[in-house]
Amino acid sequence: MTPQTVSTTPIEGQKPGTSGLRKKTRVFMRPGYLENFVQSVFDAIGGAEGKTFVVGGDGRFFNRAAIQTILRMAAANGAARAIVGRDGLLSTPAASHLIRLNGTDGGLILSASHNPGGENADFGIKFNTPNGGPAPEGVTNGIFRRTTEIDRYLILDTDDIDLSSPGEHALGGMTVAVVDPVADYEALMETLFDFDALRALFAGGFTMRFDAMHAITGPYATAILERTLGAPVGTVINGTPSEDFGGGHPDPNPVWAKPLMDEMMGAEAPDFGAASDGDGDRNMIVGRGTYVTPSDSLAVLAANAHLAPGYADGLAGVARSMPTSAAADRVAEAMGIACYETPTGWKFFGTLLDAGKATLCGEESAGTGSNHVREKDGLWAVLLWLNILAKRGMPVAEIMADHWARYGRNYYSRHDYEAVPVEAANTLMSDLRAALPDLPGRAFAGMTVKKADEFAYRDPVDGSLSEGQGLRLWFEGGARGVLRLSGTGTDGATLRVYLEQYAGPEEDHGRDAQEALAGVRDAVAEAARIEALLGRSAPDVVT
Ligand code: VG1
Ligand code: CO
Repeated sequence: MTPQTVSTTPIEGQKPGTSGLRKKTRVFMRPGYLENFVQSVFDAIGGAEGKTFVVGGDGRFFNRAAIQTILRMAAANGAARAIVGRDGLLSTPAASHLIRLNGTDGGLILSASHNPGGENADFGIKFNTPNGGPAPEGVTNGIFRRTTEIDRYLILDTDDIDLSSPGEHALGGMTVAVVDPVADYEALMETLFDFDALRALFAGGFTMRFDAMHAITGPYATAILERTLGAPVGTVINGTPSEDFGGGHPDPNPVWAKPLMDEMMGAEAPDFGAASDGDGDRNMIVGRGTYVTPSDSLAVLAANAHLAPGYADGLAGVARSMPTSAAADRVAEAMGIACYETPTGWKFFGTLLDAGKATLCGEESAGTGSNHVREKDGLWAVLLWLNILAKRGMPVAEIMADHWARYGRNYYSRHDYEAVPVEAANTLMSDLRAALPDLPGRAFAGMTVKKADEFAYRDPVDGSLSEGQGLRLWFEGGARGVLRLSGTGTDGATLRVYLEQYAGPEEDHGRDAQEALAGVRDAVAEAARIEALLGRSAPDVVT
């Protein structure tokens, strides 16, 4: 079988600095578009000759066709082996694990994560490096450069490979190994958590609802929670991945996972609720009558991780993205371990994890993870919570109250202004950036700015510098507001406003979060002139 060389022209590719390519599905379906990106990846990493790659995705529309194309191209580029999840399915954390477990040369993960799926929605692809993590900026910039100059790609002209059952197939000179997407991941979880304690928890009548949001975690959660740990059938809902996620938005937050929230706040609520996103790397945690913010979840996990066997020796350090609240910092300080503050995006945790500087990492957007893989991991976070609940024997609400009584509470919320005109969003950011030096001492909506800056990050391991990572305003009285533009949206621009208000150990922890944050919300809106510049008086999504 001789590889065909197809001539092509450059594509409008990945934005420099982002860890993958996300576009409308129809863009990916244009002839040669996906092919250009995949060839650019192979070219940018010095070719695919003799290499092994993991390939899998979250099952959204176009997943199957894209995987067949990638396999034909990997074979045509001389790859030795491709490890593919059955039916082309792999959650992002499971793909990260397979990349590491098999000592491969990296992987191609197909997903647009929490973005909706379907022919009229979003698709995405990203390359992960041999450490299992999203490619760092040096690599993504190389891929981007290649997409702007590419003139040919290589592909085989063959029939589709049957991916419906585990086994090996030959594709040209390459071996395609189809694997069970869950087995190795489940084995890893069993090394980290006390499965006997979790079995005893469910056997004792503990009740739980896991909303897989019609996305990739369904098969993983069903296998682990219901089959291995004995949770009753029906614990996992929306557990069969569908190509358009049941028409929903697979983002595990109180807005998009509203049915689960309603159940958890209702009279018949189970003990514990959780949800996961399109590709399985995010998690939402909710107790009976108690929503746990992702920032608080990271702090609680850090304070209690030693209760799980995988973390019994303690933590080397914790890391959080800059917009994430400082709740984890207080835990790290009390434990006498380092706390790193990184730009948004999981790739920045990779160097810290590889260097053994951090054990747990988290983002306010519902991503939590550890050094067991190099991606955030939704189901892992749920299992760690279960392990903690099993050992402490108290409800989520009590764990939170206890935590806040010790460390204080960081009231927290994110307000998103979606699909705003790109120009208006850029003007808002550049106006505020220009005004930063004059803000300290000035009052907005009755709150005085203490300090203001633009976040830049010097990686403590590889020394690389990432600038322009968000505008920060600290106010007198323990409040902070952060503004940044989303790098993952596909319609216009999305302005994210992150709000935080600290209440010390002796203060009131029982307030409504939005009410506790009203002061800083109004101050940020006034300082950034949100209504005047965006023409919006309220955000589209509040999480
Ligand atoms: C968002 C989140 C960020 C997360 C990223 C990828 O990015 O805010 O915390 O790392 O999505 O998550 P942005 O640029 O839109 O704010 V996922 O679940 O897509 O892998
Ligand atoms: Co995701």
